[in-house]
Amino acid sequence: MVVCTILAIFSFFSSAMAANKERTFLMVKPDGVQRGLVGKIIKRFENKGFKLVAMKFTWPSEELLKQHYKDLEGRPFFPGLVKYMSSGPVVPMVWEGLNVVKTGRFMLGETNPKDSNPGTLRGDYCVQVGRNIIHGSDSVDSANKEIDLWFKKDELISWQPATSAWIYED
Ligand code: D4T
Repeated sequence: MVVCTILAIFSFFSSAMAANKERTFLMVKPDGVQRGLVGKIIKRFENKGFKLVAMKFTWPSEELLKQHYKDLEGRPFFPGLVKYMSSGPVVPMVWEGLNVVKTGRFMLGETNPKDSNPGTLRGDYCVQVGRNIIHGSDSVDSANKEIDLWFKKDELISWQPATSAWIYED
């Protein structure tokens, strides 16, 4: 009985800790970089309390972008999307925290900025779907695939923010 209780408590805390370690892949797109929005975008996620795990500044190849947007291959906007996304440097990032995938998408706003609420990144900073400044994973599964595509394992930094105890209960 005592053992069962200890195991239950352990399992509760380890699943709570695992939930806090959910990761998403975000990427400031070429228009976000050209318009000088990188700092503002990062600040939103820092302010929220999410943890930065990886970030780079890179000019992606068409091959990488075709891989990233593979699911959209048959869509009419696909060629234009790849051309725009490979037109300049981007800032791919990995962020970690409780419900970061879903909350990240809320913080981005809708895919089309015209449907995005004020207060969201796309609601505040852009107007057209083909120039929507930032990408965010739409599920934990996509996040894991995208993180693997854009980052090597040793580029993901393991660290403990000094503020953790003031952001999470456990
Ligand atoms: P990303 O992946 O860039 O975060 O976008 P979303 O997850 O919000 O939306 P998506 O995959 O449907 O679209 C990918 C990318 O394509 C651009 N796009 C989309 C476009 O140029 N025209 C369109 O009609 C749509 C639907 C914008 C985002």
